[in-house]
Amino acid sequence: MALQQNRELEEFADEVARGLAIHNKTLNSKYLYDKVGSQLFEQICIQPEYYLTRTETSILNKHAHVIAKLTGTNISIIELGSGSSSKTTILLSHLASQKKRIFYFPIDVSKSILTDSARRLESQFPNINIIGIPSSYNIGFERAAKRIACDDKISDRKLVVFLGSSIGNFELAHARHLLETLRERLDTNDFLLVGFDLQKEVSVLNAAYNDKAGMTARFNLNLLGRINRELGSKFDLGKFAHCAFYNEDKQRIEMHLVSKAEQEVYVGALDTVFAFRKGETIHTENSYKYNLDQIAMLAEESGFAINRNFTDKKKWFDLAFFSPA
Ligand code: AVJ
Repeated sequence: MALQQNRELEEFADEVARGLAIHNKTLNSKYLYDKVGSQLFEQICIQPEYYLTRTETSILNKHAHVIAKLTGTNISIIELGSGSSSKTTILLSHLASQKKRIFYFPIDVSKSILTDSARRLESQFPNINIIGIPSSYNIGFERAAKRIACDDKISDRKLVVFLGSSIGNFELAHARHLLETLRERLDTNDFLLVGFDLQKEVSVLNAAYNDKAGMTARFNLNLLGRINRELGSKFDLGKFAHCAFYNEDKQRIEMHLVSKAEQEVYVGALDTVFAFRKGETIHTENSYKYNLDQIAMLAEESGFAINRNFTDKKKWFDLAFFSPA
């Protein structure tokens, strides 16, 4: 475990070294989710402006029984980026069966949130075996799939869930690649449930990433806090500003940290000083917004067929239920 932690820290250090050295500074959004970041994200999810979680939850509340009917209860569930698992709980309550013990593999990069939610789920669902995997998507999926293949007590039929519009973090080509990779590892009887945030009025999008309580700003700035804590730097969080806006050309929300002044920051673990011009930004996240045609195209290009689209009345969010084509 210690070795793995060292490797993760080294990878983080490498990415910070590379991301801050270049002209258009950038950091991978997956690093937003350390313990503090995951807690702040949970706070974002309950802000009035952040419609995503509320909307996806309402879709699940309305349609989880249909999804359970489509998959049947003889199923193993693998979740990419499970976080607090609160939305998946709705689905699990429809899948938990008296007759057969089912298995749920939540995968998340934040170990603390994984441990907390596994404990909660274990007491809530005595018939479900919870096997949390603290990992990134690919490695985590491999580990879950291997366990399912090796153990006779675990149903081979899989439901992969990827909720919350996390797929929106990826460039289109990367999203396609991720789905293709999943498709290669799934059998024709398996299923994939993906949450997509849909295109909508720009003011609604901008408000969702600029909540009045300032949770998204704290979430974004925490990335610098994490670098301070883990890589021994002295970023002054007061000298950077949160900036998020919808880029209409690219159909994505962009999140940046803007340097409020010309400044230099020393990062101990890298023994490097990084210089920032006033107004220079670090690009910390993209959140792509889809329409139903683009989702259909993405499914087809990656070897899936859309079984059903579950959307809300306003068509703000889509839960797409895919089967291998
Ligand atoms: C967890 C990636 C879906 O893009 O809406 C929320 C992350 N960033 N507010 C999103 C996020 C700023 C969120 N995802």
